[in-house]
Amino acid sequence: MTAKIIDGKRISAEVKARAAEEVKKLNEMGISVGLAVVIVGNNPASRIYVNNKKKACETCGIISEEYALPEETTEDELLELVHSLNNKKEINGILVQLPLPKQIDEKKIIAAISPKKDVDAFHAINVGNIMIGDFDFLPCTPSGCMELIQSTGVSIEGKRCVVVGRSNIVGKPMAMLLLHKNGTVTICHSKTKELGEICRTADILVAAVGRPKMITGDMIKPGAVVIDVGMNRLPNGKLCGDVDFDSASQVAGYITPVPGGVGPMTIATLMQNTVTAAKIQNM
Ligand code: NAP
Ligand code: LUD
Repeated sequence: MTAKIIDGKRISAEVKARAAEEVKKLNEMGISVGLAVVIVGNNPASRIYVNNKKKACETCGIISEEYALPEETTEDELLELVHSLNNKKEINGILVQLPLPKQIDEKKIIAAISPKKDVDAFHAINVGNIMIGDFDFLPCTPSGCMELIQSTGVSIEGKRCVVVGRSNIVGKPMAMLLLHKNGTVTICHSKTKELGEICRTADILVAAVGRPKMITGDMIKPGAVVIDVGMNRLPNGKLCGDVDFDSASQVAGYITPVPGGVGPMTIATLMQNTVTAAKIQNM
């Protein structure tokens, strides 16, 4: 193996420690910091992620309130909960864990969250603010990926960046953040031709596809920074990224592991965003 491992666990602990210090300062000013975490149904992966988020809140001194609703919750019931959380003073951030059951329109729910409490940065107002480069919150996963890239010391400016995946929650905002840092950015998706060739041009490669091990060593430029957002559970129960770690780590310069890479950074950024939300609402 030649690649250096980017340690998301360690870096996320640093980010959380900084958030904890800020929470302490706010508490000393008489301001508490509160996050509402809403989970609907019984998706086992969502349960793990939500538990990790609640644990991180404890670490940072953020008060977390969990709202666990049954699978058969209606859209109106969830909208009503969101409205009540929008109006609840002690709650600074609202996170509705996705995916939602099929009877609920995710777009409607995201649109109902007050943009000032939208710690995921999924609301159109926040997405638009990110697009024009003038924002309060950054979306948790892309922002976590940026921290991981910055931790390598490799500068983004002028580099060829390739993002595989164009979802609203990862691929698209990720591409925008790389662009803000003056990367030359290419976005690939399911209709992209010659994916391997394009990936091989990348100095910085971000994979957010949801297909286990699809990015193999032969698709990677020697020395590249490889960020694996994928979170796939194999039939044997093991977690696996979108990057084939064994072959990719022979070629890359830096690589994130799964688990212990991007996942913990998503949660650490959420803590940062919740602190920011408390500041915006109190000052
Ligand atoms: P998504 O909404 O399903 O989007 C997947 C994207 O990959 C789509 O843009 C799709 O293209 C593209 N794609 C699918 N097959 C492809 C192929 N063969 N070649 C090239 N592109 C292809 O997924 P997501 O929400 O962005 O999540 C992606 C992965 O990241 C999942 O494994 C998810 O669990 C994980 N994730 C992890 C974190 C974390 O914190 N670590 C956070 C969020 C997501 P089209 O647009 O053309 O369909
Ligand atoms: N919805 C997210 N849905 C899914 N990995 C996460 C995630 C932690 N509204 C909303 O939290 O930001 C979100 N906001 N997302 N995700 C994925 C996405 C959402 C994914 C992984 C982890 C959050 C995480 O803790 C651990 C790791 O990579 O080390 C492993 C966890 C395990 O399964 O053991």
